[in-house]
Amino acid sequence: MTLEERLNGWTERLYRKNIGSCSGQELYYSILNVTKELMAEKPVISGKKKVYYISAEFLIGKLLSNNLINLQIYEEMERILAQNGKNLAEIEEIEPEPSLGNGGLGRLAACFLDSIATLGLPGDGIGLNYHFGLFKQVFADHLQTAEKNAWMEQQSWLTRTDTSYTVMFGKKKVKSRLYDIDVVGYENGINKLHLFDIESVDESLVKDGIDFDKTKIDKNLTLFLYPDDSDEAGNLLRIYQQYFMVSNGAQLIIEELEKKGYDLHHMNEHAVIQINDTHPTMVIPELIRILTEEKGFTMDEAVGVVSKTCAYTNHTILAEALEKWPLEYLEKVVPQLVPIIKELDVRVRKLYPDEKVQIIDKDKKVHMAHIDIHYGFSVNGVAAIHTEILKETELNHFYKLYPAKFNNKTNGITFRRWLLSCNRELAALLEEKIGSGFKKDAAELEKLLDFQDDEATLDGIASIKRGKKEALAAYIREKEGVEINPDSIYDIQIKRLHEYKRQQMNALYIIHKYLEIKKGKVPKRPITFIFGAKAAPAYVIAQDIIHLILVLQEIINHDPQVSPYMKVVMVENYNVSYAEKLIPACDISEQISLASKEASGTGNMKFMLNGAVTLGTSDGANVEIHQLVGDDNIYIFGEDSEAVIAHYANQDYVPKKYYRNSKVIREAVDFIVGEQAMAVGHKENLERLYGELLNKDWFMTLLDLRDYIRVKDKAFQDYEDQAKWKRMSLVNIAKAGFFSSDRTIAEYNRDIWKLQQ
Ligand code: 26V
Repeated sequence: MTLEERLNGWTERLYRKNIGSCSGQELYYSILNVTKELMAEKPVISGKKKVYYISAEFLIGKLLSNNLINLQIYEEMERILAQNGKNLAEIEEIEPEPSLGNGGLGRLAACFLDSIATLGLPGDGIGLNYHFGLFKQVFADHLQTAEKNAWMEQQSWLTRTDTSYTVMFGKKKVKSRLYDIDVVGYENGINKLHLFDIESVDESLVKDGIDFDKTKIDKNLTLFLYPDDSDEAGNLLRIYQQYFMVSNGAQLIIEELEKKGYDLHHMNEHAVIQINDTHPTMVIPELIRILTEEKGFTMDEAVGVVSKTCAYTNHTILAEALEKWPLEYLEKVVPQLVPIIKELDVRVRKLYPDEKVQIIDKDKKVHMAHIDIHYGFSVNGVAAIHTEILKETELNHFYKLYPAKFNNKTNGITFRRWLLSCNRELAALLEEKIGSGFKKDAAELEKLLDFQDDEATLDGIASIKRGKKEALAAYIREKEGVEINPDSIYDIQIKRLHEYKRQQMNALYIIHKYLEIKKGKVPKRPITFIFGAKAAPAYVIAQDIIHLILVLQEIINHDPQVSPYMKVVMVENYNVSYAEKLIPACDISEQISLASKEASGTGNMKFMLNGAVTLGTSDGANVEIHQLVGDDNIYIFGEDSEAVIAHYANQDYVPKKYYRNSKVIREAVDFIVGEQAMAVGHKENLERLYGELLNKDWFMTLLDLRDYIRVKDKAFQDYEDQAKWKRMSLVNIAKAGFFSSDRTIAEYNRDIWKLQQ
């Protein structure tokens, strides 16, 4: 049967219509069904050993375009639709975006699943099926508000399975239901994303906003991703979620091993469990519990084999993000794990007296990462500098105990989504110039360097960028009601809102530029400053930073003296789909975290691959980008991680000193509580932010502000030398191959998983 016949079959079956008479929505559902059918016919990737990537987040984004690309039927589908007067790109827009992740960690998990399948490695994801996922962001009165984000529809990529397990919370029984999403590799077979849910979930528990009764576990367990954790009920719910995920995961893994007839005493020969940050850590004591209580293992045997099966990835050094659960919470939620965790702690204490490596500390808090490090066989960071900081400072005590466990796996991104799908035009141009080899071997992108003096190629890339900038302008006009100028420089910062990522420093630059223009110093070319960011609902200062940016947007875009030269847009509800439109249109990629704080970053890689130039600090993967492209093709500023770590150690950073010593800084900071801002914004928010910057500024905004202004101005100036800029853009694309998640996954496999292909 041809693809067209299949599609017609589905439109007839579902709607009694032919392709040409269907609405976009009807076509979306029909194509969804065709695609699922084709994936079901593909071979399931198999082998002697399989990786289970267990993660509280899988930020998969819309799946239609990617699945069509990986099945290699995108062009054919596009043609069939066009012949029937329909447009595939418009149909893709109709798909709702699942919001099963917060940011980088969840998106990384999604890129990894794509690469695992593409490399033909047996590997499934295990996570949770949150009904409302991460909240939907809505701006009102220059403030962020949160709404539930219903993404599941009657027909979707989820397939309900017959698998269901019993999960015990002490004596309380909850039944699970497994939903699967097929993950198709590029020109390869199928792996699965297993998402567990409860049958008894009650969506009507959520009324206005995102509040709900946190105590009714059997009704609320899978409603939201990471609900507000500012009170005890919220924390308990997170523990309920985590245990529900790992208990189901452990049961699934053991069932699969037993079905294949493997001896669980050798489970490490057939399974490896990659623990994505500490959220799934309880899988370790849970496996030990099952093996000892139900499979007749001695404690030594269980601890031994589980320790050879589990590997841990650390994604942050921020102390507040390293999970420590009060033992008393665990006693309430999962009393059956407490004796095991205590036993694991006793074993550590017998070997190592050092308090810093114990699992249960003197305040009776359980350090989840410590369980992973003692009872896993691998500990990895996500960029070279991050792994070094783990080894030398944050986890130094553990590194001394287990040097061989520590390894680095610099993050990567899937080029299927972040090039082939989001920038088809650029992918086509690359194919024309260097052939199609880069699609399977990203290192081949380097061939593009041969074209760095070739005007046709340079102009080709520039003209694709221009087209993407126009498309983004049209999209922003429609979605945000803001007019932006495609002739302007697009300077973009998109990522979760966090003080360490320093969106507030970007805002201070914008104030500085505004004041300059007011004084008559206009830039050579207009600049558009674009932000996208969600802030955790309970994170007050992050809300205040969003408020400031929205206030600046209001003031600047409505000032006739300034708006021809600069505009500010904070896009609402930034998500994966928005990123796919923003990234190809970007000129300058803002990666300005306080050095040492951003473990890796992955947006930085996506921008580079799409020909943007990085303006960043020596942090995370920026360091490796810098090494690859060289000094001439990146803008680096600010103090390095060693200097920053020393400031913390010596407690010598005093923001007021920087404020007092610099008129430029003073004017920018004072603007926050000046007449103009106060007239538009809220006194309470603006004053709080002002106070925070002057009196605390834990993430050292003012430390790097002057250097940031200097280097950013230089970048804007260099943009006027278009010949130079085009070459920089090309070099960035050519050097991006290293950041393919295929490379990252090949390294995980070589060093940690050791799956045979
Ligand atoms: C921690 C917490 C603690 C409070 C409740 C909510 C919550 C949610 C997530 C986390 C862990 C965040 C870790 C994380 O997302 N790290 C990011 O991982 C990316 C992929 O490795 C990396 O590129 C980013 O630099 C890093 O910030």
